[in-house]
Amino acid sequence: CMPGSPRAGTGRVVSPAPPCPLFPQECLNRQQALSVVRQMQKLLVAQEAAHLRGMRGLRHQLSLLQSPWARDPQLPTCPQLAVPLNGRMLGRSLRVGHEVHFVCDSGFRLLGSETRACRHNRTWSGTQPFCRSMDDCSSNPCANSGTCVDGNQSYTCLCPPGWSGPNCQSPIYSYVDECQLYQSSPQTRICLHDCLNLPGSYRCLCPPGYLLHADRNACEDVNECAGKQHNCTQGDLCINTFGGHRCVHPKCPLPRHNTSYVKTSAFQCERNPCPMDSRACQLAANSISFHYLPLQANRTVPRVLFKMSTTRFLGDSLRFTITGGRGQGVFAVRRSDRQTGELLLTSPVAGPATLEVELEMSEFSHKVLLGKHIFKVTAFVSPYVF
Ligand SMILES: [Ca+2]
Ligand SMILES: [Ca+2]
Repeated sequence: CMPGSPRAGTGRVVSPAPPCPLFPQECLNRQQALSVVRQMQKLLVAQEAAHLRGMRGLRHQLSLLQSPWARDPQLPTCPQLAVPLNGRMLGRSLRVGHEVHFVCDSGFRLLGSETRACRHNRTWSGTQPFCRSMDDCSSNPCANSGTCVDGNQSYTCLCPPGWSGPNCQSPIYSYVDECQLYQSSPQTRICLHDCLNLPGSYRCLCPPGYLLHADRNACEDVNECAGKQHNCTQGDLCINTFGGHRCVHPKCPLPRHNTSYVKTSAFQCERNPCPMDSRACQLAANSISFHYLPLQANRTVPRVLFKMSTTRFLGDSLRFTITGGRGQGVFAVRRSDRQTGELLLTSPVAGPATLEVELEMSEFSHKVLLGKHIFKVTAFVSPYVF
């Protein structure tokens, strides 16, 4: 349709040219038509280029898949991976270019790489994953009987009195029970007798009859006799013992078989002169002395408790014997030198106990008895080892 073409209905013969559009502005001139064609051509070229690029990409992918690696069963692989405890590994291929995935069992959370790829240098990307329990208290992280409260990827320890810190691992000094910590073992014992825990400290306690020593952990016996803290009646003698005291009243034997004694000191009786014809009197002891020995319990043995000797040694030999008393069995007597004998403790004694033993020292001259001395020994054993 060219400009100037006859319009339909003008009465002229219709040429083979197509009828002009009704509106002359819709008719492209030659210039415009060429421009449209050129644009179409450009579009097609661009389309073709894109298509070719796509094809090249596909071909490259295909060639990768058909590469010797893909076809060779002896492909390079990465090392075997550990399956996390309480989890699984998805994907079994360890070949280069492949990936494996990790999942955890329910109740567990994955820590580490969820996916790991086998790289060309035959190492795995990422880090070894672990499955950690979602219950953050499952590892019992609270020490010293702390109560664990599970949180969101965290936990809180509720500490018992005396402990603090995230895991109740730090003692709060003021609550430390030194007695419980140290007193139970003989190696770490802090008090000689008993221990009382106090906030921020402790105190050693002593049984009745003892006072706490200045060093604050030992117990010292109170000397009730020296301090007039005794209840002994007039005429009694006060004997201080470990942990207490005793009131004693040494008595001379009553007159018997023409033999009588007289008290020559608080702890000594002497025989009165014998009638000329009384052999019983002459065989009786010339003197009787009283000895009171305070002792701690469980003393190590053998232990010399007491020494005996005579001040007026007239004969040529002395003989020492145990003649009686309930303490027999834990005592022994021996001569220590020509004029002296010893009383020995031969087994440890658990207190409290009162042990009595009677010893005789006989003096001889040419095997003839010159005289006898009796020692009445009483040992007061404390209930304690101090
Ligand atoms: Ca304390
Ligand atoms: Ca005492």
